[in-house]
Amino acid sequence: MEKIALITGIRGQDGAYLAKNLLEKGYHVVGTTRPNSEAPQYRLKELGVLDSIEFASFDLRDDFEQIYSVIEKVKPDEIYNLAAQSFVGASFEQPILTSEVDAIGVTKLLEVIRKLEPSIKFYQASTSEMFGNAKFVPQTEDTPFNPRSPYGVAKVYGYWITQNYREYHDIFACSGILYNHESPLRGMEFVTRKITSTVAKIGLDKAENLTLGNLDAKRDWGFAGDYVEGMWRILQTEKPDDFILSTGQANSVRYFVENAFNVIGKTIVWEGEGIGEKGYCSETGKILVNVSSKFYRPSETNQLVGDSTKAKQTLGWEPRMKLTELIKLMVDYDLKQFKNS
Ligand code: NAP
Ligand code: G4F
Repeated sequence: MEKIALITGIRGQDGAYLAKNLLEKGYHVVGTTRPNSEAPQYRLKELGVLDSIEFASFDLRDDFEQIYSVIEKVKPDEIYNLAAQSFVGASFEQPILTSEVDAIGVTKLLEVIRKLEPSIKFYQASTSEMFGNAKFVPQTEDTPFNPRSPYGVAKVYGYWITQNYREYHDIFACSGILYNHESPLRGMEFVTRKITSTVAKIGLDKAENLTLGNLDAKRDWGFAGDYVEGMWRILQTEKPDDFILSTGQANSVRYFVENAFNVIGKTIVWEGEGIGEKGYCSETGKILVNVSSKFYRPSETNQLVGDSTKAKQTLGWEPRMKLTELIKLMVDYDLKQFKNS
């Protein structure tokens, strides 16, 4: 019989890629959106899956009863909890909302499973941000958490409550601890898409330059399309468990910028330091990159690099797309998108 998957936050980047992946595997996919959210459906449209999805509606801040009644009607076999206030930067401004959604929201879903149907499998979207100022590099599933943002703190709660429901209520509840994964459908507020969209506009003479925060911040960046396959595999193992999904390689924002400009045939030459640093076009001498304190965070995480050996050995999962390929994919998509706008 056709399996039913419920994806919370289906209109987000991962929701769209996961929906496509599960539809291709023969699932009936139901996705939640927030009742009053005007968020566009463009990601689902772009991946050609909008018409194949059934929609349901709740906000993770809604009452437990409301969420329960929606899930009772959907009757899912698997729930993928991707809904979150997912922007680390915004969590410093909205710590209460972030905790309500990213922490307490997880408990509501687990409680629905416990009370309604304990055989429903549950995937929690955990994150490398839980390691924060990581005590060890690279991180494994055994590395202690040390979060450095309200987002990271809320996600640590989500991780522990998921593990507790697994141990005490015998629910198939798992966390994927995912490192940054990007795509042409990444939100514009995240640094990779901010870079590729602005570089594309500069290439089309629709923008003058790009302004960023910390150029030396490093991230372990992979492709979202590869990571959603890992989410599904996590729920198909014999024993519920937690898994890191990552590439194992960290690169700086500066490296990402240089490679994005290379796609439009420009080379960056850096001069200056800190917020006085600028990136110049090697050919024309024009300023293409500025640094502003506005985009710095109150606190930064240090070397977030994941060791995904356990996922490789147990799930047979490995990331496939290389970072330079991903950067080209994103810049090319943005060039096409902004050409006629
Ligand atoms: P995203 O693009 O920001 O999507 C998040 C989704 O959450 C949106 O579709 C939004 O729904 C929904 N949402 C926000 N607040 C909500 C609320 N109060 N109630 C119900 N839904 C709400 O995020 P993403 O990049 O796809 O990430 C998916 C999940 O993985 C998130 O939990 C994120 O924290 C986690 N994660 C992401 C990464 C990454 O690198 N992408 C890495 C590790 C973990 P609307 O459509 O209604 O606006
Ligand atoms: O792209 P970011 O905003 O992603 P961040 O903070 O790593 O969070 C993303 O990945 C997490 C996985 O570890 C997810 F859990 C989370 O939901 C989200 O998807 O920032 C990346 C880095 C940061 O160090 C930031 O300080 O880029 C640096 N940065 C430098 N200039 C900037 C900018 N970030 C943004 N957003 N905008 C800038 O102008």
